[in-house]
Amino acid sequence: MGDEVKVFGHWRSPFGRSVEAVLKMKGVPYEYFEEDLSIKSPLLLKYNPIYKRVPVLVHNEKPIGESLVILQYIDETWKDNPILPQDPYEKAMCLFWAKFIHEKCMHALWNACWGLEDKEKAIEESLDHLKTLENELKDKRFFGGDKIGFVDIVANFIGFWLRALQEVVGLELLTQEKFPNLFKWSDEFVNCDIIKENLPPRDKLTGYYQAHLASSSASK
Ligand SMILES: N[C@@H](CCC(=O)N[C@@H](CS)C(=O)NCC(=O)O)C(=O)O
Repeated sequence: MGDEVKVFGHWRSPFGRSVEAVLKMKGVPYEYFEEDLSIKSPLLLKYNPIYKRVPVLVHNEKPIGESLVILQYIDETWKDNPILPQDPYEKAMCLFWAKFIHEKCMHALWNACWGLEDKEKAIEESLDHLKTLENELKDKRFFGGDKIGFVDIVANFIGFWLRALQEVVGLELLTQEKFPNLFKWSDEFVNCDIIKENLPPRDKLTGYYQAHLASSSASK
């Protein structure tokens, strides 16, 4: 019997898109279920009762939540085109940077763009974190070296979503002048075929952000 693979996602979720990108890189066919995050489906609640979030991967009826866990599972289950190194230390370092991107960078960048908490502090933190990534990337083409790896996939928000979002909210966080390595990386990243064909339409995304910005300004 073949593998049955399902992905529950949402069109503008970078986490969900990262899972889809890796399945595509590995040539794993899957069925996609678009979730309405305002009315979560009974299936999503069944498969991810703890976090109730997308993405969820369901492999032969076994559900897995949290994109970092899912990406590792995919890499260990389907061995073609590995995204994590074999060496335990190198692998640990990839997981370290992935956690840094999810927990530190994305949190600060999101707060800076939407001004949810202390906006000025979030902008300062975002610039610090981007500097850290700039120094980690150095002159490598990708975080994974010559080819896209785990950290690149996890950093997809910085590669694509951030540039659209900062334009809508009028911030200059990731710019060529401030972070030339990271800026070049983001251009290369979004232009890789599998990544490119797996991104949300930019107009739709900026349209959503513009509407969200207008409604949050109106309610202030
Ligand atoms: N740490 C999670 C984050 C997932 C996440 O935040 N998903 C969002 C969509 S981008 C979601 O499901 N939001 C609905 C909610 O939190 O109720 C991961 O890496 O999978």
